[in-house]
Amino acid sequence: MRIVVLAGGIGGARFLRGLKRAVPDAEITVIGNTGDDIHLFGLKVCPDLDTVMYTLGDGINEEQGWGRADETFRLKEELAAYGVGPEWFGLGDRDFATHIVRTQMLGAGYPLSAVTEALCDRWQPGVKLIPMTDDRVETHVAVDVDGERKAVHFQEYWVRLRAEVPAEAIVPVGAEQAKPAPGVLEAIAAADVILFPPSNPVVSIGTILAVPGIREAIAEAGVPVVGLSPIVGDAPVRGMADKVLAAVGVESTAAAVAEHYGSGLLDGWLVDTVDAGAVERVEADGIRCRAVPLMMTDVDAAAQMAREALALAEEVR
Ligand code: GDP
Ligand code: FO1
Ligand code: CA
Repeated sequence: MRIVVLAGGIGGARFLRGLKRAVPDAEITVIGNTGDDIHLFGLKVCPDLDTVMYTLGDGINEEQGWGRADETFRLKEELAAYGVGPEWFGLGDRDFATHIVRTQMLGAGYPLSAVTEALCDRWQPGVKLIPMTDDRVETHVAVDVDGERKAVHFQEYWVRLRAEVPAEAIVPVGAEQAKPAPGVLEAIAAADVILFPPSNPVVSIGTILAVPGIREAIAEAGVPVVGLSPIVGDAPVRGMADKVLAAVGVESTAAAVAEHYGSGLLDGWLVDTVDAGAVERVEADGIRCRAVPLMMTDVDAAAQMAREALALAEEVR
């Protein structure tokens, strides 16, 4: 079975770990969000690609959900001693090596997709991980700081400002001009099923869908498209999905997120059992919906969610 998954960071990565356990023989292609990417200290950092790579390659800091296990921050301290920041972004020593290798290869002329493949040679994530695009896309957030409107990088909004200032708009800068990376449209066209894990619907999956051609390819693939809600009990399980959903005019409910994707894209939608009341509303929109446990407390729980998603895909096929 060929499965295509659109993924952000933590939510996508943890779901993928479950999917691999549920269907060990499946050929899984992951289309990763690169809108969170940021240049720091002259290096290119790709948080969502790295979160997927480290999680599936057993190198992740499990509690944090991002960055390397067994990490130290000597380099960051030395940079700070030179007054070189930003200090608000925690790049660890082990993690730095990934960004150095990536930046070196990009400088030598390799596209991000080829670089990602090379990095995955080390981590062996057991999936084919492709960035959504080789072109530069950066998610910016229009915020209101003391009555003044300005645009900041998504990482600055989330990590430095902790999403505590009102977000008024989300702009995936560069997306309109971006092309899907090699292999993205091919994987979608060859897929037996397409899954949206419980990733952020705006700044993870929304950004991937903003690359011209990807949304259209999914809608026209003619195979089941099934998503899992990142919103449980009217709130994100973690992160700032509620804030960025508000910025695009969508309420933080499992049903509203399904409607946001729409029946033109989604065939099936899983909500958590606490949101069973949403099933009727989602189905009224023409999207088959089931309520099942959606908390990824461990890999087995994520695997069971993956089985439920694939079962729903068979129902709508
Ligand atoms: P990020 O890039 O690290 O923010 O990760 P993603 O975009 O892939 O996923 C973020 C989303 O995952 C958030 O909106 C969370 O609500 C959701 N999430 C995290 N853990 C869980 C979980 O155990 N269950 C569900 N249903 N959603 C989760
Ligand atoms: N998230 C934080 O909240 N604080 C950090 O200092 C931080 C550093 C960091 C370094 C590398 C990396 O790959 C991810 C990192 N993250 C950090 C996570 C990341 O910024 C976000 O969780 C995602 O991009 C949100 O979608
Ligand atoms: Ca992310």
